[in-house]
Amino acid sequence: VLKGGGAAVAGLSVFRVAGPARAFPAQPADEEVVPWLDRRADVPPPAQDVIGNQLVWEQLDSWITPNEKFFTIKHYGNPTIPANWRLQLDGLLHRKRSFDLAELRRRPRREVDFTLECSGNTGLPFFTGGIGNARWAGTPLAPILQSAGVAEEGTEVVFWGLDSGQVTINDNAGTGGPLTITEHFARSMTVPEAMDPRNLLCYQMNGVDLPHEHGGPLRLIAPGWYGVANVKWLDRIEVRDGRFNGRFMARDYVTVRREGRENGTNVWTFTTVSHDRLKSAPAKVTRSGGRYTITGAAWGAPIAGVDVSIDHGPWMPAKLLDQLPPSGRSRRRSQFAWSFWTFDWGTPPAKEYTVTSRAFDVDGNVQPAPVDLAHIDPNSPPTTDDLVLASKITYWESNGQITRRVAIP
Ligand SMILES: Nc1nc2c(c(=O)[nH]1)N[C@H]1C(S)=C(S)[C@@H](COP(=O)(O)O)O[C@H]1N2
Ligand SMILES: [Mo]
Repeated sequence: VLKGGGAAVAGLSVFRVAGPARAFPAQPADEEVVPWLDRRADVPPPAQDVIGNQLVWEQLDSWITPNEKFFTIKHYGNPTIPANWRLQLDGLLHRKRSFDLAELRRRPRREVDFTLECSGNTGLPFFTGGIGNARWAGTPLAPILQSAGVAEEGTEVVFWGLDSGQVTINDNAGTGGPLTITEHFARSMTVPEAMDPRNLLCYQMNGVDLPHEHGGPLRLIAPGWYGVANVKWLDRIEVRDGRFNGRFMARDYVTVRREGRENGTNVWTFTTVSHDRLKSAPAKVTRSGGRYTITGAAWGAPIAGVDVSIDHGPWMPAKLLDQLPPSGRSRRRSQFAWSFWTFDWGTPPAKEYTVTSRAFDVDGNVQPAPVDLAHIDPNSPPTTDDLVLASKITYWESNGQITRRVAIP
């Protein structure tokens, strides 16, 4: 299951961040996991090139996800990093600049506890473990952009990855057929978004050098943004004077919704995946001393509470756990990191059950029911478009409530 250096990393027992790793409640010696009845589907061959490792929810036992258990997504494979790697800053800047890793490491160091989730997570039957929580460290991006001086006409910041792949463009560009080009992985943000003081040029993950599969030597960490915005294998930051419509901004990672208008007609809207959404999931059911407990996670916004429903019955409050243990180190909560919760299920009679959770954020928003039908006109008969839309809506940014099935023996 582990790729390449994973086993070696595990052998070194990487955790210098002892604090967060201990944040899970102490597990009683007799604790057993009661396996879910619903299983993740096998990743089909075409998606195997993209989806690597996935989180195994039933094995969740630490607030920080160890690097070798952290999910991986790679759209164009893992690129080779040239020996003379440097980060280039160019485009609409007063001073073009470049940095090697040592120069970036000498700059001020910041850390953020941030739960990274792929916006495709739980949108597909074979992709339910596209999430993990890490302590990322690096140097803030904003002062670097400021020192380069964004020109007056610069409005968009493009983060370019080293990885590239063959992409077929259907617009025939006058050639009489589809056109195939080599496109680099890239994502952009507006200048004010890029200047957010919390964005990091990240070179460490959970206390060790950023592993290659997670974007080493350098990636963008944009707390609060879905995984796709956190560009790995970063080698160039470019400032442009217009929106950047590369594949991962304008073609992939685009959410399509049908929205009703007042005059009764519908319009289709296309939005680029950007900020995390409020979400939760039951992680596991455990038994200890004859009693059952449901444990789970909630993320995507600062969490105020979580409810649990058994067999789609009444919602019952779960208990939120402290994010960090009283470890002497910092006890601050990260608004960008998941919160764990538990629900004391007691001694339910032996049978099969469903377990559903829903999260609330500090602004009173609630995690939506799984199928977002709000945009579909219930008075018109379902059309092919509705079926297409259902898959589109539930694919990217699927933050609907998650139901698992379990048999209590
Ligand atoms: N250069 C590059 N950056 C990338 C990607 C990629 O394929 N290439 N995938 C993105 C997506 S879609 C996700 S979900 C996250 C996954 O980060 P991880 O592999 O460290 O978990 O990286 C993002 N950054
Ligand atoms: Mo992703």
